[in-house]
Amino acid sequence: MKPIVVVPTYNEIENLERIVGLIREQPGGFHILIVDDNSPDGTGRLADELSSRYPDEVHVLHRDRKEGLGRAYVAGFGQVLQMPEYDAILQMDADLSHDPSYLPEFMKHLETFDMVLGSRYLHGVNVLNWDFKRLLLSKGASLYVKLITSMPYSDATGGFKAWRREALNAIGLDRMFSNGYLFQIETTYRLHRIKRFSIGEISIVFRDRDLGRSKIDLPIILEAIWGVIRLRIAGR
Ligand SMILES: Nc1nc2c(ncn2[C@@H]2O[C@H](COP(=O)(O)OP(=O)(O)O)[C@@H](O)[C@H]2O)c(=O)[nH]1
Ligand SMILES: [Mg+2]
Repeated sequence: MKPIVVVPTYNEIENLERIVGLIREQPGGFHILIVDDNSPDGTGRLADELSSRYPDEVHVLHRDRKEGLGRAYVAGFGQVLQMPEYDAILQMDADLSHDPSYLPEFMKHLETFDMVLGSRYLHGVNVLNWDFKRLLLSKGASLYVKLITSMPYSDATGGFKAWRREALNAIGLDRMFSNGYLFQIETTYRLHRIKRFSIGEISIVFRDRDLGRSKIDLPIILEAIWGVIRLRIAGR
């Protein structure tokens, strides 16, 4: 399977070159699509430089403005689905919280599953450098999603995942309503509901960023709280 990693960026100038370098170092020939929302710090320009340095390997999608992580992924996945050479699509954060050395393991599990979730909570709690408040928010969100949707996965809000093309194609990107981080839950839920597809989990260690700032804010959290109920109602 030929893999591409979709990486959304907003003000990640301190992290982008490093993450691209680390992804390229992994065995398996991973290509990259950076989806930048016109970051004021110049991340988009750096992405273009990396793309000219590694033509055909690093692609860039520029969006006019920041509309949220969900919108960025819908656009990025939409573009990748137009590129028939890629049959495995992976997704990860740009801030080095997701360690690229897991990428080959995701690919291995894609041989068995249609989608693979990177889980921080499969064996205890594998999160480094988060304060207690943030950990509670994430664990709470995970339990909340489990309760409302009855999905069995240990970490439904994570953003380190791998898809077979057919699975990503089947969830209906044009019908996706999430703007923010709810997107991660929505995509998993939509696939979960299509019974012919299988979802596996691998254990990952998540390490909070050293550089740059988190983009999570109250509107993102509120959208996710209401959105999970909306998903449940819509999916009945
Ligand atoms: N293109 C784009 N990327 C975003 C947006 N919001 C967050 N990101 C990216 O999504 C990833 C995760 O965001 P981050 O702020 O680290 O979330 P946290 O780890 O949950 O605190 C990072 O690569 C961000 O740059 C957005 O609105 N647009
Ligand atoms: Mg982060």
